[in-house]
Amino acid sequence: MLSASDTSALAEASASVHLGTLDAVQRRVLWLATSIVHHANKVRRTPSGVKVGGHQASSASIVSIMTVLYFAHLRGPDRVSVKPHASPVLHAINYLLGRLDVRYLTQLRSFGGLQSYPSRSKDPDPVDFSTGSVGIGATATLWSALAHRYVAGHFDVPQGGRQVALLGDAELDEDAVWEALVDPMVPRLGEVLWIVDLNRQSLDRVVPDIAAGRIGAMFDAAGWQTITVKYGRRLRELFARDGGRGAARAHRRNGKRGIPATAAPPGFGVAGPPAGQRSC
Ligand SMILES: Cc1ncc(C[n+]2csc(CCOP(=O)(O)OP(=O)(O)O)c2C)c(N)n1
Ligand SMILES: [Mg+2]
Repeated sequence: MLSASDTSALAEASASVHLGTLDAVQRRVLWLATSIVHHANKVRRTPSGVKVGGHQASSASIVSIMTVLYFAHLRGPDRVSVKPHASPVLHAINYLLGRLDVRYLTQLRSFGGLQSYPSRSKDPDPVDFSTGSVGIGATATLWSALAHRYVAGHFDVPQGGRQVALLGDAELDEDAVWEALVDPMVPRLGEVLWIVDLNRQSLDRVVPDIAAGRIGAMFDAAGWQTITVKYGRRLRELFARDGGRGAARAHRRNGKRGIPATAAPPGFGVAGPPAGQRSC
């Protein structure tokens, strides 16, 4: 449950967000992220001719989430762990925020350029967590929260912020994630928020099952507060109209056929320990 102060802070933040402006920004972010990968593969000359790679669809599925997060919600002390395949989105956002020189936008996966996956030590722009090894980026937010609590308990340091992890759904295949979650201290870390991008896309396969319910139940069992965000406001309004039930059924059928992630109904889960237990 959200505490009264959390709820009013959320309402205040939502009221000040102009959705039309965010939509314009997210289109720019999507264009830039797609272009960063395109440049690496089709425009930049590679003497060997070997494919460079990059993940445009995996970036596209999280553009809206990252745009809202970075342009409407994050505050100075907050830290974000970005899923490996969304590195072009992070760099596009850093460029728009004036934290990345334009020359790097054509340098994904080149020597001295932007790294394949977010890297604190090798990327030229600010990266809060290195996430190249899947699963590590998620649990890093837990260790970061715990470390900050320890330091804040012993020394006079500035107050820490939220620790946000943006995960790919296939990252939940990593046992390390679940090992970390069952630690009894973890559900008390109210400053931690995980957002799972349920795009049903893994490295080399379509995840066969829409596992939102099962995954949500596993987080619930570990003591987390879980919110599943599947349909947007406009679709929910459509489903509520006369004949809307048929539209909802058709929508679900399409989802089950395994259509590509970018064309699938936008679906992602949000999980976080109980709010109101912030104790930083
Ligand atoms: C420990 C480890 N194992 C395997 C990989 C290779 N790998 C990179 S991303 C990824 C999973 C991609 O799927 P998902 O997390 O759902 O991200 P999406 O592409 O949907 O954004 C894997 C297995 C890795 N980077 N690290
Ligand atoms: Mg995925």
